[in-house]
Amino acid sequence: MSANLSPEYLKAEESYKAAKDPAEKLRYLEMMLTAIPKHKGTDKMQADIKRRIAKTKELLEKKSGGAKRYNPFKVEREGVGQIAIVGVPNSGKSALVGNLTNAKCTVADYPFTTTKPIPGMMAFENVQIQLVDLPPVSAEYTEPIMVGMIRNTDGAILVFDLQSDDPLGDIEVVREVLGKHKVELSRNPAEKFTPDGVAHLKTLLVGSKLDVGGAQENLDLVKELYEKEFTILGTSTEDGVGLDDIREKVFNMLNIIRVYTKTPGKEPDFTDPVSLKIGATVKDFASNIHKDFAKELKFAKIWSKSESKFDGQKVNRDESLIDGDVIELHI
Ligand SMILES: Nc1nc2c(ncn2[C@@H]2O[C@H](COP(=O)(O)OP(=O)(O)OP(=O)(O)O)[C@@H](O)[C@H]2O)c(=O)[nH]1
Ligand SMILES: [Mg+2]
Repeated sequence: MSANLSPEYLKAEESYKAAKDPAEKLRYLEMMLTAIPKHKGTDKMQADIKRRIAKTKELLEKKSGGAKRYNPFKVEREGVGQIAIVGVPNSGKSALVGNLTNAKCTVADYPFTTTKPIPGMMAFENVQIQLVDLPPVSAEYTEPIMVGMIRNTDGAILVFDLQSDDPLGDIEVVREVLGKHKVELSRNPAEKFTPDGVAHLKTLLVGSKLDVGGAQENLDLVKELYEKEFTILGTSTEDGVGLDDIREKVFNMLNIIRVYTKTPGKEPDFTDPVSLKIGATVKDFASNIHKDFAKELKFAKIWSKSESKFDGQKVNRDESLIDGDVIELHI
């Protein structure tokens, strides 16, 4: 019986043979196992792949001291928030991250180009936000361990291709596959984790390749159907349209305020904000500066950027802060 191997399998096998590092080898072996047609003719090959997966895992465990499983999807957090970039294969995720950040992402005109997470830092005004370019989400193959990483991020950008024949289908595939792994995407979930084990991720929908013919019509269609559920933007990495809008919307998604310290008689340094969650108080700000400050705080003075809320008034420790506030702590 002929094995009838698919192009996905052959590509994974080729990458496996070229891979040097065991973690990479493991990833490609897992891809091979998913992509191999499941019938009698491939039984021996399937068994072989499984054996190699077990051996490679053993090797990796030994390397990491055997204490914990090696996790290629662990990405150290940096900046004021971590955002996962999700989407079907070839949708333009890497091109987007490459244009918004300093990361060197491989962009290519074939699916499954990205095989491991690539973090990059995106500047918005005076803060840095981490975007993580990821391998694709697809009905055929989605890295389970990747979903574990996505669950713990602060939000997601769902990239969909405006050149696709079926952008709505592409969006739904991502929602469905992640949904099966207990990750729900929405505009503004009330809670991050619910008791049923579902992680609810704040998500921005971004239509890529806005420069191509027919893209605007596709974007209008997606907006018509999803406007109630998501904020939707169109962008093109070819001409840079929409990139600044993404920066701002992602920052807004994080629910962060930036507050600045001031010493009496001096001007504040607006290049170096303290980032706090919306709703933070003077006390939270003080503890962020130094753990003893909150205890020793006598009072604070606040200058607000907008609505002339405060203009140097004395406030107590429970006063809540807004984005742009300048604070002088008196201890
Ligand atoms: N015209 C146009 N092409 C784009 C744009 N963004 C990405 N592309 C092309 O789309 C293809 C796929 O881009 P990638 O960024 O590699 O897509 P990806 O989603 O990272 O793909 P995987 O890693 O395989 O999931 C490449 O040929 C890109 O050049 C865009 O804004 N305009
Ligand atoms: Mg990619």
